Amino acid sequence: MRLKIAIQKKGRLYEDTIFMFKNAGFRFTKDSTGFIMPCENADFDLILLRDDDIPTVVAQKGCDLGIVGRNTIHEDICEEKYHNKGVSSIESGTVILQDLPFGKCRLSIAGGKTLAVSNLANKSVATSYPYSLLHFAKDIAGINTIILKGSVEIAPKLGIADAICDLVSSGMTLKENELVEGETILHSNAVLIGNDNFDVQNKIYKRIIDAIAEPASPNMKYIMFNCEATNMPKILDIISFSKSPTVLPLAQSGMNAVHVMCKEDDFWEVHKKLKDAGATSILVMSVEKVM
Ligand code: PRT
Ligand code: ZN
Repeated sequence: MRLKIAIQKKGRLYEDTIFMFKNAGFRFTKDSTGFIMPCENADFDLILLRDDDIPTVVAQKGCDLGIVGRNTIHEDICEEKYHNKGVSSIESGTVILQDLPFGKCRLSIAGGKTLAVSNLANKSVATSYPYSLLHFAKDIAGINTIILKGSVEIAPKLGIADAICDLVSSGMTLKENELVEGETILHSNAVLIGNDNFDVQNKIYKRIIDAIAEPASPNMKYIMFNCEATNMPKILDIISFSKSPTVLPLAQSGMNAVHVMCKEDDFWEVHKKLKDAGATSILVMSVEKVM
């Protein structure tokens, strides 16, 4: 049976999610509805949804897995705790299976001057994350939350809030609106979620997780070159980042061939040092996969 993975249809997580899957070697087509992207070379489909709906769809088993910001899951959990007096039923509906290396941001308090949550007593705070705010500030009296779906940062200028509680990544939006970041409520990143009885031994799931962990293009170069055996100490020093480079004697006496893997970012510096140390016939190849 094909796995269904819910991802954001458009927005900040879409590009990075698609990049992650494609970089892991998966290929996709779009169906005519634009809501499903079947994977051509593995047994799963991407289902395109609003990010806010993904936890519910996964919890209700409409999809097996989903990708959302940790902040979305956190808000849902805080909402459930609020309504159920500390007992969250969402926690029993979905589980976070894996952190993903994108969508990094933080949920912070911001105001005209540096603000700690403890200073928010009897203040108005504009936010799209009311339950995360209330959960964090549960001991602070009289916080008046103004719920806005977007453009939260404009609320203090409009005079409808003393402070905001919003996602921050570069900090540019706060700066543009003359707001100062205060206390951070939550550090967030994209996460892979599953429903709580998802079988983590599932073969397709394991293949996806392995492929994501070992992307198809790991940004490595494979370098092969020749050098005089007497230069080996200098050469080995330059490539000391490699635990065990391959060194082979050549037919021509006193000459060696060396094979080594090098990070793409370091390649030009290493290449120059090797040339200066007498490396010749330098052959460079891109690495497709490191298993
Ligand atoms: O349409 P849909 O409901 O699916 O999308 P959405 O509009 O609700 O979400 P979207 O695409 O804005 O964000 C999706 C997810 O991206 C969020 O839930 C976070 O997990 C993650 N993410 C990472 C961010 C940011 N960084 C971020 N900076 N989401 C929003 N922002 C906003 C923030 O609200 C503020 O307006 O960007 C602005 C601040 O950015 P900086 O760089 O100026 O600090
Ligand atoms: Zn949303």
